Amino acid sequence: MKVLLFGPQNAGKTSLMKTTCSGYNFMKVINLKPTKGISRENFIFRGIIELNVWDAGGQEIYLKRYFSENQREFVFSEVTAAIFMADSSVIEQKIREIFDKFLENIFEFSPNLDKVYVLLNKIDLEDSDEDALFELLSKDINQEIREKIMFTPVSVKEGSAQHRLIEILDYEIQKSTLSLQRLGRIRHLLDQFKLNTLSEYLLFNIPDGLIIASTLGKFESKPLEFMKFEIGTLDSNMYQIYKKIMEIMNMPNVSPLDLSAIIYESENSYILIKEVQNKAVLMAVTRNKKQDVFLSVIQTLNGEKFKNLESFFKEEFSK
Ligand SMILES: Nc1nc2c(ncn2[C@@H]2O[C@H](COP(=O)(O)OP(=O)(O)OP(=O)(O)O)[C@@H](O)[C@H]2O)c(=O)[nH]1
Ligand SMILES: [Mg+2]
Repeated sequence: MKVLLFGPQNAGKTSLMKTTCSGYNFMKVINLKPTKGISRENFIFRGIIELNVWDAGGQEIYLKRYFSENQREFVFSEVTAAIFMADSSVIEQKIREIFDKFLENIFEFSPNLDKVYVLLNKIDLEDSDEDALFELLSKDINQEIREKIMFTPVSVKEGSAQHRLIEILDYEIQKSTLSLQRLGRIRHLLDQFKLNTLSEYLLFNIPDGLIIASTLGKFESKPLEFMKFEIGTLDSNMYQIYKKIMEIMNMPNVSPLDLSAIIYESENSYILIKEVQNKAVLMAVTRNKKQDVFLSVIQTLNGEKFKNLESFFKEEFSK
């Protein structure tokens, strides 16, 4: 699924992409260099769809190229989600000109688009004027086109831009049969986990930290502060200690310890967390702390059903 991030230089496009899809926090994007030409990156969003994000550097020389006869089609065709981003503290006629050319090309080469999203970014800045930017970009636009454009004031710094992007992508997923099929299969696998274990299961996507599915039905969680959901970053000394213990116990064939499972404990529950193929994280929450419940979850996480979930992620996204 091609996602086109377009707009004038310094708007925050790369910051938005990095903080939403790669788990960067805002501090990490403060010193980003201008993007040279188009940077294309693939991400798996919410564990069910491959995004091919085209982040188009917005400096004049590049814009000129995108709009040129021999690049127009390449840049603007086959777009599934079109996003135009601008800096709300820069109100210049030039921005409108870029926007007009963008609209013209996007509707020419991706005529099936039913929406174009405009993000008026950096509203956290003292001198931002999103109303003026909205005015500049929306006045005198052809009615038919105007109905397809959705404006949203946002801030990458404060997180609202990322929330908006997630909303946009979720909306696009709803229209993708493949995504819905994958989601159906994942839900089915989770329901299988649940059988006879008196526990609930939740599955999270590692790169963006978003929930993929759960046995609790509709479960919304905030994105995890735009952090990757990785558990392998625990103390690496663990392996050294484990190896030593195995030596002392005379069990020299240590299988490599991958820090891929954790157990938490509360007064009423065990919470078991296990990584799936470096792509997702499965979380099990027991309904009580009885021994057999704990054991059944442990068995499930080490059995056939877990292998099925692993195969799903291995096969679906290996192409
Ligand atoms: N205050 C504030 N700064 C932001 C926000 N979003 C991005 N920035 C900053 O704006 C600068 C430019 O961000 P980039 O993401 O590189 O902008 P870009 O649109 O990719 O720029 P080009 O690649 O040149 O087209 C960076 O220093 C960001 O930290 C925001 O919401 N608020
Ligand atoms: Mg950039």
